[in-house]
Amino acid sequence: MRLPTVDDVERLIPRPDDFTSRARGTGLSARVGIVLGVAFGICFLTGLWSHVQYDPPGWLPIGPQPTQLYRITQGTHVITGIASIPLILVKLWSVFPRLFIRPPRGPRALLVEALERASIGALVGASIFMLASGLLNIAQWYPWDFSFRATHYAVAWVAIGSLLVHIAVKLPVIRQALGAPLDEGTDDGPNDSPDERPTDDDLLTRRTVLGGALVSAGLAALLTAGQTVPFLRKISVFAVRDGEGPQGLPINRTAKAAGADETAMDPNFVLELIVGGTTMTFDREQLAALPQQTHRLPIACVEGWSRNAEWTGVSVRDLIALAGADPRSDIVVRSLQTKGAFGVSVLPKQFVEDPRTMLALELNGETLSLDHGYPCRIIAPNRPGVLQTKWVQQLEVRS
Ligand SMILES: Nc1nc2c(c(=O)[nH]1)N[C@H]1C(S)=C(S)[C@@H](COP(=O)(O)O)O[C@H]1N2
Ligand SMILES: [Mo]
Repeated sequence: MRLPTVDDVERLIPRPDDFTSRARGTGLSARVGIVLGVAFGICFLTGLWSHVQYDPPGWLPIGPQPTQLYRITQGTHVITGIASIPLILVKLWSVFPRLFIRPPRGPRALLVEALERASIGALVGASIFMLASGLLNIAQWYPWDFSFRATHYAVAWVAIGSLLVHIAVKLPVIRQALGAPLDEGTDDGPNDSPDERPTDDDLLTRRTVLGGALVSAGLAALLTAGQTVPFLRKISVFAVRDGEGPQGLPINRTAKAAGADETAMDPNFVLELIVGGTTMTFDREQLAALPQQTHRLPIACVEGWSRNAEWTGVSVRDLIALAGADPRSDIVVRSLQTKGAFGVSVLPKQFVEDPRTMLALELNGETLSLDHGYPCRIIAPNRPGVLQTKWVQQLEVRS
């Protein structure tokens, strides 16, 4: 018995010609690629926006107006991300045989090929990571140890950077492919002769694959959009939060999961308001005895779901005025939460100044339920849901 040689092994690896589906081709790759590129671009920009809304930099003090802005940008982010999944699958299928093109001879050609493959590897890896991590985050399943936000943000730059390199490198091929109708040309196999005509079957399959990719992307978008767009809610089977929950609003994290259930129900609960060196306290009855206001404001979760609701409570700027604080101050909001993230948030002054920003006591005309933040929670216009802190225990005004 002899050991297998390199040639023996090489014969086992398929060649691009072994993939016979005539539906593949640059015409399909380029067209699916354009739609995917647009979806990625929108997803990237809305993702960047979410990143700065979450933690507005000093030079861009994003405020409470427009009230529904984050709802729209974050809804769009998740919809375009989900629509990209069928598109990327078709795109990868379409170019898959090219993976098996044999390396060219000569060090220079080899180097160029290696660089191109590395950039495509980065693009494919980063894209799959973005879609998979986003999807798992929506499902609230965190099988990783790293910070979702920091990593999803960092890899987004790798994805968009390698996408731009990829487009630049492929521009001549893309131009040529788009210049010709989908029906024309061949399947881009290395042995195609230019005069090889596609058969009727080829045309059918090419159009079917392209149409199928677009229809699945459209369906994915439509079936997700209901979590943002009220009239699509009934068909929103992909939406993670179905819009149901106590008091007509989904619940993100329960009081029990946050380790706040017992303290929140404690009859001796008091809210602490710290201004300068002094602390004022209010029990729930005292809060309810203060002038109340009602506004229709959204909860807009980073996971893409959002919902408007009627909130009633005490205006934060009126409340801190009782302690003589300037409404142009940031406020540190601390909750009763003992487990997990998001127990503390900072309310920047542009939100404190808006009279609609409130410490809510009621939701849709009823006392706030425990899981929606009883005894009281922050509700401010145009804030990422994750910063609408529930079970508030302390407000500390920063001078
Ligand atoms: N203390 C605290 N507040 C919180 C959270 C949390 O985990 N802890 N989750 C936030 C998130 S991510 C969202 S989307 C909203 C959802 O509010 P709801 O559960 O009342 O719908 O609450 C926010 N407030
Ligand atoms: Mo959220």
